[in-house]
Amino acid sequence: MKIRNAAVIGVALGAFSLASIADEGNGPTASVEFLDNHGEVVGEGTIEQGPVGIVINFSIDGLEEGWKAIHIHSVGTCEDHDEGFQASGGHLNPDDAEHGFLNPDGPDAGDLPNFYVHGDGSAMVEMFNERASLDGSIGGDMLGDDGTALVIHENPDDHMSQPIGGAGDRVACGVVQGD
Ligand SMILES: [Cu+2]
Ligand SMILES: [Zn+2]
Repeated sequence: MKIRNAAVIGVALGAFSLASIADEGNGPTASVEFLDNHGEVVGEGTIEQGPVGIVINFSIDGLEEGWKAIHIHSVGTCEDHDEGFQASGGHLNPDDAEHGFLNPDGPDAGDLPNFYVHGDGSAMVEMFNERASLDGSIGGDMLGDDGTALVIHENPDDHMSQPIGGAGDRVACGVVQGD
């Protein structure tokens, strides 16, 4: 039990130092507020554009324990929280690629790694994506056209199955809002 608590504190301290490192860039930035299927706020995050891609940082509090998929979806709306966030559409995919990091014909621009929600419902995560940008200069344009949303699924992504890696229901959603 003591070891487990120490590990949780270590993860928390790590996230604070990452947040202070992450403010140094000059590219466009965006923010995200995650809603669950009840419309309750369960997390927040930032997106910062660098020279070759975007750094995504977010924290979650209040999801079920386990591995979760997260993707960039192609419509910037999370209003239909009680209908499973279907209005956020499919993955951001301007090149019409197949889904999945392990797919020979993938990945699409919206694909991201999985992350783990701890037993207390929390997670702190950093990710990098070289196939999307906030100003359209790299890959998929996250703030153009219909905008985009970051969508979290109940299960992990197998990085192969079409169209979303077998990740199951959409349990949280955050509209990407330019700063
Ligand atoms: Cu998804
Ligand atoms: Zn995908």
